[in-house]
Amino acid sequence: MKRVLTYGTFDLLHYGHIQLLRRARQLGDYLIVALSTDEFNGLKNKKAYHSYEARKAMLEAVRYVDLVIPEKTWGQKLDDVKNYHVDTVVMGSDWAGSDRFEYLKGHCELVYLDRTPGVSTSRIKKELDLQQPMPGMTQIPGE
Ligand code: C2G
Repeated sequence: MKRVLTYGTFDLLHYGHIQLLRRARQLGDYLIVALSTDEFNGLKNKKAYHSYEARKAMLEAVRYVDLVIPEKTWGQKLDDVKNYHVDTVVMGSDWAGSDRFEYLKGHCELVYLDRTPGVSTSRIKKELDLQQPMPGMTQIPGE
């Protein structure tokens, strides 16, 4: 069984994320997503719209995803590869050549897939101007 691992925030899950997950899953038989916790997003200077719990629930509903684990630190990747017996780490091409991933070569296969053009979480936020929560809206559990 070939095990694939990818990392990300996956906020406001969109077509680009799904395309990444679909292609990553096609590289093996089992796909693990290490999902950035809200605290780790702080280290990435990202504030996700959805909480970790909501983002995890959405990813677990995606047919290509077999397991979601928390991404808490930049440095956990080698342990993840070993602990989950990962054969291939996959990331979008915006990470190609990054020191955050290149050191994994020699421990597992490393694959960068082209990003899906025209869509991103930050673009969605900007275009929908999601600056303020709308008053009176019911909150998503864990938000
Ligand atoms: N992605 C993509 N096409 C897009 C948008 C995103 O292929 N249009 C990919 C990214 O390249 C990444 C994955 O989808 O591989 C998740 O994107 P983000 O949630 O933005 O991930 P990021 O914040 O880059 O987190 O330790 C690594 C980080 O946790 C990666």
